[in-house]
Parts: sequence; structure tokens; C-alpha cells
Amino acid sequence: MIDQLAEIKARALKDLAAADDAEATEAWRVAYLGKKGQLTTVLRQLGALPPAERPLVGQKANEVKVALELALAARLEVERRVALRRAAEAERVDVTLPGRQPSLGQVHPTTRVLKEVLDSFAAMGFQVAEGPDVEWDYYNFEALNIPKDHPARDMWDTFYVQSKGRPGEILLRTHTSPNQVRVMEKVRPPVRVVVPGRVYRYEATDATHESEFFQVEGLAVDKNVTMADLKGVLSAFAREMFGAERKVRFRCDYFPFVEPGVEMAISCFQCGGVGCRLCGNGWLEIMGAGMVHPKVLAGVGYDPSVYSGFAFGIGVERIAILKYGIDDIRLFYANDLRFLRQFK
Ligand code: FA5
Repeated sequence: MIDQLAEIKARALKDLAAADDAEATEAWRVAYLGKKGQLTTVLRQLGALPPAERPLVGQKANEVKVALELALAARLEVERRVALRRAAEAERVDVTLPGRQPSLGQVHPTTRVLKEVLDSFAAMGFQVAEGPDVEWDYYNFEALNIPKDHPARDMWDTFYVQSKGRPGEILLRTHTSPNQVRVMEKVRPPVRVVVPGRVYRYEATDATHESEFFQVEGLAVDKNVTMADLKGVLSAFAREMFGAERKVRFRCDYFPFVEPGVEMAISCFQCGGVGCRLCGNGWLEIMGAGMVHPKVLAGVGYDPSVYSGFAFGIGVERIAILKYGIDDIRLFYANDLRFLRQFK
């Protein structure tokens, strides 16, 4: 049996040296040291030996077992190092390679035009104010001379916010005009403000209408403010935005919170003013405006016999459409990078 053990040891060490990957090493372990392995099988036969032979053979068998276990441990250590080295090589970073350019965002066309609009009015002495998107019915309608049953409410249907205490009174503002009242409640004339913001309408979309868009409200109140001031300021704004050669049109319009009321339109860039899919009749309406209604002034405690003023509400995307020649307003918020990347 001692010879058999020596022979197992020699064969085992030779086989282990030939095992060239982790799988072969494991197969070796099972073949020699596993439950039914060659060495284990010999060890099991020890009990059958005559008692006098057992200690010597036992000692030899143990030596072989320790030798094989040590050889296996050494082999596993080598394999572990090789695996580590391979992993490190696979993950190696080549610091000499050129870096990757991080993708930088850019200003959205609406934001860009919004800034230009505000800059233009700031240069004419207007200050910038802000107001809430979620608004009381009172500011969006009532205080603007649009009581509950007024047909003008049909022009501005919106999304209502559920509120337990005051149902039907909280809504997403349909225009920035509530800020006329909010500003006048806080300050005394002279007033010259512009208020940018997002507005919401429950209406179908088309090439010039979105259900969410931006407006800039304007308000100027003082003694002796007239319709001539309104035309002068808004014409100067149009010249600054579109150049002196672009045609501007004022037409009568109706808004319950101004008297008289007008709409201002710019000749269409696409058809040169003859009419097309975008504009319909050659003109693109960019804002509503008018002289602040005496009832609105009186509502905030301004004496309409002393003070007068004009107000306007500009559609910001419409300005961008005209400036950049964009033929569909729905492109602005479709989040298509092919569109947005053009506005570097
Ligand atoms: C108003 O919202 C009034 N608050 C404007 C106003 C202010 C009048 C102060 C008098 C005094 P209107 O609904 O017409 O009015 O909208 C004003 C501008 O917003 C329009 O001229 C247009 O440029 C833009 N606009 C209106 N509806 C949409 C829409 N669905 N999508 C994109 N732009 C719109």
C-alpha cells in the first residue's frame, strides 16, 4: 500500500502540473481528494490493514494527503493571481487617449427669446416681476372684469386644481394678466413692469397654438398715459425684435380688462404677408393690448380720473416663430434634439 501511495502522489503531482485552467484544477481535486477520489479510497482501506502495519501506512498516507493539499493550495494561489492580473489588464485606463467631449446643453429657444423680450423692455425703463402659475379665479378672471358668467371666459378655458375648501377657485393661469392686479395691489403709480411666465389653456393645438406656452405681461400706469404711448412703446419693441422693415399691424380687439383693446400682429416671415398654412392671412398675432379698464384701476384703489395706463400680453413662442422662421409651435416642447440643437 505504501508503494501505491507513492505512485498516487507522483501521478497526482504530474497531473496537477498539467492542469492548465481552473476547471482542470477542480477536476484534479475531485479525482484525488474528493469523496470518491483516489487518495480517499486508499485511506478508507486503512482499517482493513493488520494493526501492526496501520501506523506506518497511516503516517505515509497522511504525508501524501498534506503534500497534495499543499500543492493544490499553491496552484489555486497562482490561479487567483493570474485572474487578478487579467482583470486589471482588462480594466486598464489608457491615460494617454484623448478625452471624450461631455455633451453640453444650451439655452432653449423660448428662454432665449424671453430674455431678449425682457431686455428690450428693461431698456425702456420696465422692471421685471413674477407671479404664481397656480392662481386664484379672482386674479385670473374676477379682478380683470371677467365675472363668473361672462362669455369671455370661454376664450380662456383652463385646468382646475381640486381644492376642498374653495372648489373651482384654484386654476392654472390662462394668461399673465393676473399680475397686473397683483403688482398694482402692492405699489403706487408710476408703474412700469413686465412679468414673464408660463400659461395654460384647455384647447386643441395647431401650428400656432399650444396648451402650455409663455407670455410676457406688460403694464405702465401713470398720469396722462395714452394710447399713443402704447403704440410708441410696442412699435419700438417690434423694431428692436424684428428690424425696421417688418410690417406691424394694430387692430381693434376685445379684452374685458382694457378699453379700448387692440391686437398687434407682425407680417408673416413665411409668405411675406400674402397668407399661408402658418399664418392664414399674412399676419401673425403676437400680443393683445389696450388701455387698462377704469374698473380694474378702481379695483386696486387707483383713481381712474387721475391715473391711466396701458397693458399688453405677448406670446413668447410666437416671437420666436417669427424671429427664427419656425413653422410649427409644437416643435418647441416636443423635446426633439434635432430641433433644439439648432439654437446654439
Ligand atoms: C391674452 O392672453 C390677454 N391676457 C392679453 C392682454 C394683456 C390683452 C393685457 C390686453 C392687455 P390672448 O389670449 O389673445 O390674450 O393671448 C395673447 C397672446 O398670447 C396672443 O397674441 C398670442 O401671441 C399668444 N397666444 C395665445 N394663445 C396661444 C396659444 N394657444 N399658443 C401659443 N400662443 C398663444
